[in-house]
Amino acid sequence: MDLLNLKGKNIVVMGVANQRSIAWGIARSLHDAGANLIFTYAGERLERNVQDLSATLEGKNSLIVPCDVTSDEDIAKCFTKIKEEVGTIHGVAHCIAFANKEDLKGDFVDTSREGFKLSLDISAYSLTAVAKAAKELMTEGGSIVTLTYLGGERVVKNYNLMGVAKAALDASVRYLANDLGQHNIRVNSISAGPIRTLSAKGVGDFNSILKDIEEKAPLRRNVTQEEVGDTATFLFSDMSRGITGENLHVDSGYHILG
Ligand code: NDP
Ligand code: KAL
Repeated sequence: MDLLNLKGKNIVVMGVANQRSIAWGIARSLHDAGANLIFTYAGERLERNVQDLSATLEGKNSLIVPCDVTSDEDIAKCFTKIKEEVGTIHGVAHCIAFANKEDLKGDFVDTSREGFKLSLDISAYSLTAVAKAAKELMTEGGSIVTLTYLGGERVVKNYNLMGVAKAALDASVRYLANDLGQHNIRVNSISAGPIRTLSAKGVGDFNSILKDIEEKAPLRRNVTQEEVGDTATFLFSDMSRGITGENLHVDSGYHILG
């Protein structure tokens, strides 16, 4: 029996920067489950990365579409292109966040208006803009999954502005879940433990954060892109059909600690 029911389902994966990206972990897991993937990327410099990575997946070539989420025009063009090529979609993995480097150190109180606007636009508002465009293509129902971090629930050193952006993203998940449930579209998030990716590079003291998890988290180890990918696959699958507006922590249990 095929409990996942993902074979041939069209899932849009946004935010593959390189092979370390959480989005790439999600893509591989969904591919193993038989889904048909559509990739979106922001910077032109990353187009080649996404092409090369998607070519490593067996089967037919994936559709790859540009989408800078700060542009309404880009989002509209992107989902129009996807509609032309595949018609109906069944899921979107939103794996996108950004804050200026200077807003990820020192005191949160020093955050600039422009830095705040940019980070909240890319990291939080984009989920709503994407959900609205995706809804039109989810004619058979669907599942939207985004990625969040513990720093949106409590104060985590250096996460600063991104913590406020994730809090807005977390609330957006609940309001979107309430709006879209009547169309059989579910909206959930995964709160991932720290994973060494391009975004994580050069921000904070990442090694000591990883070490702290190894010492204190219930599972006494860090999590991987594969583990987050498999949880996303669960959230896209029929196995999670009764779950919406939820945040699943894939963090070795670290979030339960006081
Ligand atoms: P990556 O650096 O691999 O991915 C971040 C992605 O965001 C990149 O693909 C980047 O594309 C994209 N992005 C940034 N700005 C835009 C934009 N304007 N339009 C479209 N895409 C954009 O890092 P991760 O895999 O770590 O990050 C994915 C998600 O996981 C983020 O939401 C992050 O907050 C979350 N997360 C990460 C954790 C970790 O420890 N790594 C822990 C918990 C959550 P480009 O470079 O082309 O702009
Ligand atoms: C407490 C933690 C330590 C790190 C602190 C802040 C991390 C913020 C994540 C944010 C998305 C990073 C950036 O926006 C980096 C950006 O300023 C510079 N990098 C880039 O532009 C690269 C090239 C592109 C690919 O990156 C993006 N984002 O576009 C948090 C750790 C423990 C967990 C993490 C890393 C959480 C998270 O949300 O990523």
